[in-house]
Amino acid sequence: MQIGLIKARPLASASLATMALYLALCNTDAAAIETGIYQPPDLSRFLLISGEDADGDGDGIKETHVVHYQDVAGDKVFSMTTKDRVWAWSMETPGEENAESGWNYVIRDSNCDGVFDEKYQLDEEFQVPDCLK
Ligand SMILES: [Ca+2]
Repeated sequence: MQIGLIKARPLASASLATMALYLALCNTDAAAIETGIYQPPDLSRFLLISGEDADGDGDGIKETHVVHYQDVAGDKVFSMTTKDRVWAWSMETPGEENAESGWNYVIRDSNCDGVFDEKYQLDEEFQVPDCLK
């Protein structure tokens, strides 16, 4: 027996990152908020459509400015801004709500550090982050 000589091959950091990504992709809990680092949309192909004020935390005060954008293909994007800080982006490709690839999700900056670190499905609830209340 040479048990003491058996060593697991050390995982390179890239492999760990791949594994973390794989596990994130396999997490199919419908209500679970995914966390990671998500990129806001590139607005270069979008046109500004409209803006409105909305109540993002249910207190009756419309503290959130929502700006809607749309591109030629029909993709829709809107940003949510409170106290001059963009804290969420919603990205939707109409008609492809169930597609696994593509958009159809919301990303949120949960702690005002400029990184969009949470991802919600379009039908999930999300609110103004505590740091902007
Ligand atoms: Ca409110």
